[in-house]
Amino acid sequence: MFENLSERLERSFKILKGQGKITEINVAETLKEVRRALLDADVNYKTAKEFTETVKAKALGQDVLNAVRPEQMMVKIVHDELAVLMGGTAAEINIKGNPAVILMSGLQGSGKTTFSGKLANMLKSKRGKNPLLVAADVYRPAAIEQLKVLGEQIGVPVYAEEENKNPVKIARNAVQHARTYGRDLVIIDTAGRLAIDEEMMNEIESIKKAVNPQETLFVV
Ligand SMILES: Nc1nc2c(ncn2[C@@H]2O[C@H](COP(=O)(O)OP(=O)(O)OP(=O)(O)O)[C@@H](O)[C@H]2O)c(=O)[nH]1
Ligand SMILES: [Mg+2]
Repeated sequence: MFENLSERLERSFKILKGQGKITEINVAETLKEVRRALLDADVNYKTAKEFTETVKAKALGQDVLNAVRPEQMMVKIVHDELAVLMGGTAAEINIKGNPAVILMSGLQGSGKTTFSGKLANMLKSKRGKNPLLVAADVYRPAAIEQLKVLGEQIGVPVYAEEENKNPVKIARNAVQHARTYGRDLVIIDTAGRLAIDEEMMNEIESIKKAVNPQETLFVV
């Protein structure tokens, strides 16, 4: 989601860069694009509106129109406000266990599998971890294959039990497997679920109890 949002924001600022002169009109146009980008990223309408209003007030307050590099000033103001909107400080992910276990949960199609791959790749390259990706989505036929393709792309092994339809057991076996083979980070990709789906909610609770993860991430 954020990649898409940052691309859209980038494009919004092009409105300013392309213009020889910065005027109140093209600042307003930029902010309209920023608002659209936020709305398309599923940011609440009221929040998006408040966001652009705050940015506009700050831009006027800091006299963006007469600044030496107006578009850079706008980028900075939007960036700072986004940081506030996203919760101020970024929380560090807990990867202290051995293996550290991260349980990925969330709605259908929300990006759990993709994010599992990105997270494995990031923690491997930036934090020197040896991740193991675990395919615990036993419902969607192509889910295991999808994770395997991702794993191959980033050079991270994928633990799967094609014949096993019990994600709790798969998760537990995977953690054991990680211990045996010296993988210090286990990322468990689960099937998408809705809070109203009681059976699926019980399942994720059982996986959680079975592997006692350091982090349970909810992807929306
Ligand atoms: N733009 C954008 N698309 C994304 C992002 N993450 C995932 N997608 C796309 O969204 C679709 C679903 O992503 P998955 O990672 O398969 O989602 P999932 O939560 O694992 O889906 P299920 O396992 O079916 O519940 C795919 O087409 C991805 O390419 C993202 O950060 N930005
Ligand atoms: Mg998935």
